[in-house]
Amino acid sequence: MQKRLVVQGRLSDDQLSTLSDLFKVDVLPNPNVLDAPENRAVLAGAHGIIGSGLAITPALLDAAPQLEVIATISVGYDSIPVDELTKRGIMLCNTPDVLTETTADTGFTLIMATARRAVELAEWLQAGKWQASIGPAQFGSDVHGKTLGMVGFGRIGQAVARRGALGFGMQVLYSNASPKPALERELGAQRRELNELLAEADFVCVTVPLNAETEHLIGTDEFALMKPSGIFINIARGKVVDETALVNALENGVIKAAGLDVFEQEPLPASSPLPKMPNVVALPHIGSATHETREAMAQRAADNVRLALLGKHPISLVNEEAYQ
Ligand code: 8YV
Repeated sequence: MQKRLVVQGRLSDDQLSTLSDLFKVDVLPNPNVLDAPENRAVLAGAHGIIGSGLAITPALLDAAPQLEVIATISVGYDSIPVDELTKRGIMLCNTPDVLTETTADTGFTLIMATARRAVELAEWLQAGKWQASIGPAQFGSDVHGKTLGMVGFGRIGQAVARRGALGFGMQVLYSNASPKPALERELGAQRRELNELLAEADFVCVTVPLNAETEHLIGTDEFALMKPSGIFINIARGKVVDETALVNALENGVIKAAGLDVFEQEPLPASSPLPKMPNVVALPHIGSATHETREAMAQRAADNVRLALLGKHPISLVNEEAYQ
């Protein structure tokens, strides 16, 4: 019997056709709401699900009793209850590595854009305000030679740090559960407690995964520790930061500026003050969003699900215990 694979989207025709040669592939009728009534019939028979931003609940798992693997087209899996999957023997696969450099590029885009006020001044020019030589009112801050504080020092954090240290001569500080001696040697990076890092860094860049320990890791007290000239960057998950505290810190000059690719609620509600603030560069979660990288992520997820459904070890398996 052919196994059944449910596809939520984002796969190329080639990727779909390769998977269709091996499995009975059903495209989700409603790709936006996983537990929508019209999806129930395909989920009921599914052995595998592939897609991104999958909001998995125990009820949904109950409704898909044959499920063997979920392959998310993302590195993050904060919307998926891993323990619940493991308990049921369902594998969870993600797409690390292939998006590391692209997401680090996004981080550095935000560092540069906030420090040099690139978006604000481009809009100023567009509005016809460039009528004499610019002066201090348009000046920004240097990036090179400054101190970059990485909150989280996994693959993406290290890639941002490498850009800072090797490309911009920055001093790198990092806070992380475990020390990273190889990176300390390579980049001259120094490990700090979070509070020390916040106080010393010119740029604080968050790259930790979202979980129970990191939810609202950065709030009023943490912003208060930063320099008033400090610039805050978040390319991790919005919920790592207390967004109300961030708005207050930006409005009251507690910190200078913020570059944000992620928000507590996505898409960002129109009522959010953040994109309208001149000292904020807000992007619509573009972290990994290049043609090349999204293609590579989809390919990795397709490879993961193919291997898992054929009884082989997937390339990127989150819960090893579920592999039998
Ligand atoms: C997007 C990401 O979440 O991989 C991740 O964890 O944050 C991004 O790549 C992904 O595109 C899902 O929409």
